[in-house]
Amino acid sequence: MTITRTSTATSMAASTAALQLDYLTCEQIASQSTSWWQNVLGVVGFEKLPILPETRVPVTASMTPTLGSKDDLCEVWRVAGPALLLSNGAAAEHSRVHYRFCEDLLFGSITIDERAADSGALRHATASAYQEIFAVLKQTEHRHLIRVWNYLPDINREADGDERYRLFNSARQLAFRTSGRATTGTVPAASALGSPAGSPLCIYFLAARRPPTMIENPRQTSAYHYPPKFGRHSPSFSRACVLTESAGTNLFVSGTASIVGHETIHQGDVAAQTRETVANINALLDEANRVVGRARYSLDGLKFKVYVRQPADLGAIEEALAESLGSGAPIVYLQADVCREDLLVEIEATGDSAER
Ligand code: 3EB
Repeated sequence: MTITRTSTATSMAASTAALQLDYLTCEQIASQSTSWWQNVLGVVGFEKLPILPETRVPVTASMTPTLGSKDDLCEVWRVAGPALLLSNGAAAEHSRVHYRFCEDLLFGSITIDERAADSGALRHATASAYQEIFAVLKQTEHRHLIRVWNYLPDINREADGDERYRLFNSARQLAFRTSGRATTGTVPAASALGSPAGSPLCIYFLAARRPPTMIENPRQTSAYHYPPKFGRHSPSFSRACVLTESAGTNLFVSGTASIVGHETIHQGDVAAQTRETVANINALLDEANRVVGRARYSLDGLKFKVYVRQPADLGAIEEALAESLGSGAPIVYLQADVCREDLLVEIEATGDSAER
């Protein structure tokens, strides 16, 4: 599984490939042209696996039900640029990872059914998922994970005396270490959410040939330095990262919640948790602007996914977000359990720099 790399193709793709994210309905996707499909890296359904007219593109689903009016939406990752060469979308050999890539960027997904709902099954599924992901990245030479989305059923349930999210964290951190990767500092931006009982473990990701710049939030302890009371092995993710050389979508904000330092604040108050989460995202934008220097990131250029623990809280969250995001912001609301029982809402964002 190789892609022809002439020096011309390499240099052109490196300087021009622009990543783009759109939230589209299955109907909108079905009406696209062949040339549009040529540039698709991957498609993610929210509520269920979308049925698409194109089979060369990896398709997955987070299984997190959509809230509010927008039904049937998908997250579509595309790249644009002249002389763009994409792989044919074949799955890797001896691997459950489906992926598609161009010179700079790779999208992939892996879905694993846990045989039994015990702790060993989740640990094993997580370990093999990451092992197979790292093998693909090595093979295609897209060494750098930039963004990972993790969805696991019953995330807050106890199994063998520990919470399943914590078992997942142990297995994820071990997988990073086993593959010779750092477990602090250069870990990818990420989200980890609970999907409905009976869903498979679903992980999808973006990787790049060149390293991104990691961003931490000055208002929060880095997740990889959380104290042991949040789990024996800390979560392996950065608060955000930027792809400095990429035109188009180049800022990836991890799932962000009402955590200051390492403690949850505003327990039981979903509106206050939402405002605190926006304050955290604003702090990340300021930090990204400081680190990158030239780029100017703001709330305006972002697309949001808002994970709501209790569907009844949707109205209060929408109201709180309207104060800071305005009414026209692209926001998808999804029902999902958040990885700390006292967190009622979590928000992730993706976007580009206003300055190009
Ligand atoms: C937090 O800030 C909330 O384990 O990959 C957010 C983003 C959270 C990613 C992960 C967890 C993860 O700790 C939870």
